Amino acid sequence: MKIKVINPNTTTSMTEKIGAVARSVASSETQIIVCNPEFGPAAIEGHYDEALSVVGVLDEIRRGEAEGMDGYVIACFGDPGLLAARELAKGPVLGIAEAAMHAASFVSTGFSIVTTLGRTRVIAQHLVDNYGMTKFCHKVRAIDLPVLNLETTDARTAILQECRLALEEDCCGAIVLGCGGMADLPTQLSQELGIPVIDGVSAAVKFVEALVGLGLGTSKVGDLAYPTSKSYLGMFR
Ligand code: 5HY
Repeated sequence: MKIKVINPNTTTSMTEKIGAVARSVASSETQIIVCNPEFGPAAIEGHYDEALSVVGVLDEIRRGEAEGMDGYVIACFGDPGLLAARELAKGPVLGIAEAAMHAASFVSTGFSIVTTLGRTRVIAQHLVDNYGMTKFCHKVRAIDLPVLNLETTDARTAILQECRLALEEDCCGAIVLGCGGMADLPTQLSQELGIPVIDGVSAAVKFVEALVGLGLGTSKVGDLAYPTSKSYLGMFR
């Protein structure tokens, strides 16, 4: 099967990291195609960035349908454009926030989320509520460092520290990492903390494999049916 993993921001080093993690968990029969849009924000750190990133995500889905993809992963913790992407796709489309939260709810009765900037916590909280995870998510925490600083040691130390605080204060049984740029951290953190630490890129790849394996694609009845045909002006022509 072919799974397209889309990093909605345009930072290629983060796209490569996300691709490496996706390939490290994918089964040998799965071909992972990783990409980021040719246009859009270098990092998604708020509603404005997220809104601008959606067009790039949809452009990659549209190309993917022409390239015969079996499924998709949207690798940004805001799950930007998820429902619009499902309208365009035949196969399953999963966001890393949705996948990570569901995985955490399978292995714990309560989890905390550790994300980047404080201002993006509200976006994560909206998704927690939208996905019916309110009773599972004990707290959304932030390390207050920009997304593109995740490569620094400070960020890794800050993430470990925030995870420790969650363990001490939130009565949580698992941690969800709230950024695609944290995809390479769960194993090391889980060993240090002794609890499941979940990254959405890995969870989403395995869930898409499972859905495709079950012969399940996006429903084309109702709100996720293909968009009705109409003319589009300007860049969408
Ligand atoms: C992400 N931003 O996963 C989100 C994380 C965040 O560019 N990739 C980004 O902080 O919302």
